[in-house]
Amino acid sequence: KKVRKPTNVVSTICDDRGEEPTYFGVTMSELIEEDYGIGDVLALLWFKRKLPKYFTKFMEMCIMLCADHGPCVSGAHNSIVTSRAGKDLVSCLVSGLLTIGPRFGGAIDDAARCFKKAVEDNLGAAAFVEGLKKQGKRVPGIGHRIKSKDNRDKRVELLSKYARRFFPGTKHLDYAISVEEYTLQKAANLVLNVDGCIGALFLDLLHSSGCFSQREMDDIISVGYLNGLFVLARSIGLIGHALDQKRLQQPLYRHPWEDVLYTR
Ligand code: Q5B
Repeated sequence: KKVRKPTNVVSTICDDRGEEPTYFGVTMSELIEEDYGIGDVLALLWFKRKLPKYFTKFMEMCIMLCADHGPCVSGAHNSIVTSRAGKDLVSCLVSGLLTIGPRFGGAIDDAARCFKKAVEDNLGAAAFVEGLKKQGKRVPGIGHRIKSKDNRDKRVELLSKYARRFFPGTKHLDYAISVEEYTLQKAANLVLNVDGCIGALFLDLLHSSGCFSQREMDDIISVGYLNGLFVLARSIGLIGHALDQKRLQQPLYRHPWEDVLYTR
């Protein structure tokens, strides 16, 4: 009787053993011959299925629109400083990536979790915002350092416009906008930001596309797939900043004394 030795690793997304590697069963040749895009590759490797064009195009739009937001944001600044310290490309990239989190770029999953629960519980915007406030929490996906009521984020506008045109439903976006209407009464910069917009629209995609079971949707949100979109996108910009500094042969960065308050 043959006994199979238990494996140490389980992998369900790809296979490199055959004549050509496959992404969830799709061969490299098919990817090229059938004109798959990055969104289709994400669909296979992250979501383990083929997804409709409007879905994959939306993911590609997120990647394009979040690829960079200038040299002054936390991630780019870290990558620039690291590059100027003479470090290698991977160090520059990861020093930028390590700033992505609950305040900067990494609020997509939490925004999706909060909006999902609020919509499921039929919670009004005021009760939602005040409930988080009572817990001492900020509303993830709301607020921006430079964007405001009178200086809207173009990315939010573009993604929302696309969703309204192509998604079968946008109830989570509608909910997020009702939250924004409430928070804008508190301060002009408490807008729905790009993280919140992607979080809400991804919920809309999951719910209205009919491609996922309830259990799968719950898993995607609780595991936290969505910050991956920002991480993937912003890696493009961070690499750009690191290379830019090297190309420009910029010297070691030292922050000016006059910009520091030395106090006891
Ligand atoms: N307050 C983003 O804050 C920021 C509140 C709030 C309730 C809120 C803040 C925040 C949630 C996390 C989030 C993603 C830190 C942002 C991104 C990518 C980016 C970045 C880029 C790119 C900004 C002043 C007063 C205080 C706060 C209250 C603020 N936010 N209350 N819910 N959400 N948002 N992050 O302006 O009474 O005075 O104590 O944490 O969604 O990261 O371009 O820069 O592409 O790179 O620094 O777009 O909103 O204001 O922290 O001084 O707060 O507002 O409690 O009230 P600020 P703070 P009080 S998109």
